[in-house]
Amino acid sequence: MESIKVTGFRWAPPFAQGLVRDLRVRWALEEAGLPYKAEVIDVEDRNSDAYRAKHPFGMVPSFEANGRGLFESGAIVHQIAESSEALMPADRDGRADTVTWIFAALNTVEPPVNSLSVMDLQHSEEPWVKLGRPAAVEAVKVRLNALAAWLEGRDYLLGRFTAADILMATVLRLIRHTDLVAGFPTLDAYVKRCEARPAFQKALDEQLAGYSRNAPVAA
Ligand SMILES: N[C@@H](CCC(=O)N[C@@H](CS)C(=O)NCC(=O)O)C(=O)O
Repeated sequence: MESIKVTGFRWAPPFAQGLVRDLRVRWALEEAGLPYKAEVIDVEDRNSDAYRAKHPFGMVPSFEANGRGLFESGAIVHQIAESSEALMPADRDGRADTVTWIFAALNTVEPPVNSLSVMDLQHSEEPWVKLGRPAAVEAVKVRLNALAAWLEGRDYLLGRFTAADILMATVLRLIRHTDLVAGFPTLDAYVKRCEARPAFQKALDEQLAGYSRNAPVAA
């Protein structure tokens, strides 16, 4: 792949910095050793016709490689993994297992984790959150418990690092403001192991550096 562009937001409020999903794509590209250009949009630009042509739902990330666009962090990370053994084994079974765990991260673990994250970070004062939060926490714990059991004795989801770990670790980071992950020592160690990877650190530093450069000037 050449001429790669990743689109994220020009700036994000502190609670969201380090969680915005272009981080997943940046991390995958760093692991694969593929250079890219970060492009940014203002939050208001989400609804422009030009941006909706790149992302039908007006979200980030969007992605372009050699003039071909993609959206959805999972699809983009998978596409990058297709061209890099650093992210997905070459053999058929290893590829199938990687895709399975990509879906598990995004389809089974992310929904309850994201619900809780949205409740706490964006709506914490609303009555429906006070009512629904205990059940949302329980729903997260059910998934974390099963994930911790799977990861027992494994450094990564498939034993070795793959694209699925990028998605799973970034999903778990969505509730970094709680002690839920820390309550499972296996998961806590897993997330820390993923975050200690130089490619993650570089991706995070670059996302955060962009937000610092573009921080709104106080009136
Ligand atoms: N399923 C999408 C979710 C993308 C997403 O939630 N993006 C957020 C930033 S992390 C966003 O653009 N939010 C703005 C909005 O919802 O309008 C993916 O994984 O790419």
